[in-house]
Amino acid sequence: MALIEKISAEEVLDSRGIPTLKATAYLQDGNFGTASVPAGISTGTHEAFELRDADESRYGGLGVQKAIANVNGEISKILSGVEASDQRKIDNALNKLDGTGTKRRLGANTTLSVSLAVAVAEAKRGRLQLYEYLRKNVLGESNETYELPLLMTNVIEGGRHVDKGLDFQEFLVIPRGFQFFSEGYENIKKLIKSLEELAKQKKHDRSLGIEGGLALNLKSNEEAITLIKEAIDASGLSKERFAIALDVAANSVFKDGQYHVLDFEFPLGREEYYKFLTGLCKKHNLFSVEDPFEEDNWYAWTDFTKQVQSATLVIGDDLTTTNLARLETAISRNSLTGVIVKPNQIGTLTETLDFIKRAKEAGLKIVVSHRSGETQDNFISDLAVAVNAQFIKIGSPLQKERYSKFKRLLEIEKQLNKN
Ligand code: 2PG
Ligand code: MG
Repeated sequence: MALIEKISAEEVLDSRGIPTLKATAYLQDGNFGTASVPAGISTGTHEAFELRDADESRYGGLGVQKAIANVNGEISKILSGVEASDQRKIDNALNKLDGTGTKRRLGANTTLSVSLAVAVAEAKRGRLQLYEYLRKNVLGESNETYELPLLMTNVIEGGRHVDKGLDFQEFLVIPRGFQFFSEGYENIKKLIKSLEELAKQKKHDRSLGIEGGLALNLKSNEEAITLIKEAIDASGLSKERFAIALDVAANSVFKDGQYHVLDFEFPLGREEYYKFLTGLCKKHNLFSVEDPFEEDNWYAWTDFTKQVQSATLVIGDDLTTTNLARLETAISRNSLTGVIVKPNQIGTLTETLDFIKRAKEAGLKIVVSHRSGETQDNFISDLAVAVNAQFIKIGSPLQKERYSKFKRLLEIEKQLNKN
């Protein structure tokens, strides 16, 4: 047992050079834990509120000095003297202090940094690995079988993650059927190399997207899928070992009631777009499609899921935003078969875990995910292992903020194999 002494926060820069918070929770017994929080670009409107300074003279208004003042001031004050192992009590106190239901006053970035830092401190105090602490102490589960998630690796980027290029946001590859996570990792690296060489050979204009995937100037989204298939062939690796997935992030292709995709010269109506997407799933045997439709089009999601679910997972991100109420609607409408989990969409650890628990109960697949703006914090790697998530989406290992998460998973695998 240890009480919180104080919480403090400072401003650090994320992978995009934009400020974010790094919080430290100090316990009275001398232990402490830190956590830095990520931020998205293609954010859903139902995400909890992210507090930025809106002071144009610093980082174009994106500073987080106000959030830091909230941590160092009122949050530290109300949490000082609270038992650090009572994560729910801490998160409830943060929500109560905020008082808005959407973290509009304190900021979800603010509350999450504190919530995670306390968990990290408490795991350290108990000399437990973070994934063990989350499983045993926070979730209160006794199951000691930890499974490493499958990688969902973004190899080609588009949408709001690139200056110009494709309109689907992510073209992902899932290495599967390998005995160890480390083998999957090694093989995804091989595939990325093969893809880069192929793009070079074909003289495609190329740069890197915000998550380290290739940003290519191709004629259509389908061409990106075909290119990945060719890269798999060229790598000499077995086709069976790689599945292909998409994050359409459809909020960004949907404008004025129509869908704008490079594959067609004219904007598509709902029926045509629906046919196009279901056609891609079938033709390319897509493993999963994230955010196929815009965030409030429940009807289209349900229809799409009904059509493709026997072969393709339908994954909600902007639809569900790690929000329990949105998840309940999605479950009752059969709108999806998997969910993205991003702790910063909701702003506390316990709300994130409650969301995961409910999604699992409903038989949905869990994809723990990074954001486009990341730090080297690797909390989500432990989170994925703690909840036995089937997948983790952490971008390309070519970027150090993403690599830290791969590295942590490799480390966890070694520990588990030793035991
Ligand atoms: C997504 C994420 C992460 P962002 O849409 O899944 O890849 O992007 O963080 O910009 O919302
Ligand atoms: Mg997404």
